[in-house]
Amino acid sequence: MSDLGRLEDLPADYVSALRAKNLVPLWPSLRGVLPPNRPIPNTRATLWRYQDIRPLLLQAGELTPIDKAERRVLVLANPGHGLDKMQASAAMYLGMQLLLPGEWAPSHRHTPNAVRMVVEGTGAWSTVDGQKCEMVRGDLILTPTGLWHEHGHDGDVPVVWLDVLDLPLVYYLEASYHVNGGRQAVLPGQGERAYGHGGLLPTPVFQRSTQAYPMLRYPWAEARAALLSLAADRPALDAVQITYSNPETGGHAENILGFYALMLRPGQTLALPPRSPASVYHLIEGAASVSVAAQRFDLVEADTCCAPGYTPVTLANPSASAPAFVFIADETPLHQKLGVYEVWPAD
Ligand code: GTQ
Repeated sequence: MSDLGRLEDLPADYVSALRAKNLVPLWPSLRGVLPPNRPIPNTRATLWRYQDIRPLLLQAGELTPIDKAERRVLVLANPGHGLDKMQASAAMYLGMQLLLPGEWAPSHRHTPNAVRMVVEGTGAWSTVDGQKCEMVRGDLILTPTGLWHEHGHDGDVPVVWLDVLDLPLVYYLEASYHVNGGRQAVLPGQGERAYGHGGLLPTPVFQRSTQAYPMLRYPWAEARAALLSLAADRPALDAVQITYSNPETGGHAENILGFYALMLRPGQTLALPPRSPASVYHLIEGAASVSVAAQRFDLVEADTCCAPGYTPVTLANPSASAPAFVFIADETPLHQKLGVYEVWPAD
């Protein structure tokens, strides 16, 4: 590979003359934007322990009333992007949100897509597009682009959930904005009841095509049961994994980020090949280690970590007797739609 000319090799008055006309020479920066053989990610493998987050989040509950926060969230920020960018990866945002008994986070809608993975507490709900979704630990609740959503709490203990949004991408596209609305009327019809039985679809399904997102709540009890029954049916299957999908299209539940639940059998080690999308791992139940290249994180329940793309990730369940359940979010739908999705052979 030949060395390319540097900016310092050019006469300073030439560079100034270019810049005065909003022009920049490519060659000094060419290797930076098109590095040889593999991307140079800003995303760093990072671990956020729930035992660190929880007391600070509860403190936010004392410091900032909900009407001063609208959404009381501590952002899980990747230092590789700079904390103030509030990014977990190029396209993913992660936040831990706290709602206290009696609080209400008012209705709004926005262009970024979001999901909630419920971490602890009972009694809270999210109303999304008129569907009131109970929030139970491990449940996944979608708030896709453009749909009204608000969060309320009728219980008596703090409720915490993990928000996953494609905010960094939509913000980068200069397409991020929100609109405030009033309290939603709760409508009849709950997607998880109509669509919540695998392979048995309401007929004719395409009568519902006015609703781009027919199912908004994926109860953990159903996902966990699906994983256990898949594992029992396929004893030789390595990746006991399910994709949260749109039951009408069979595609990903949302357009930009992908969401999955993975079961690691007792003692299992699962090596994932390097893939172009960055990924996030949140432990729902059990114990798991996540090794990202040479770095290893030991996750206990409610811990969250991320891995850059193009990097091998190995998951392991240290328990000899209990399965581990991991919620995964990644940028696969985005990469596939853009045509940049790649899987590399393991080293
Ligand atoms: O709950 O609607 O973490 O609008 C960031 C932006 C949560 C929400 C976040 C949001 C929300």
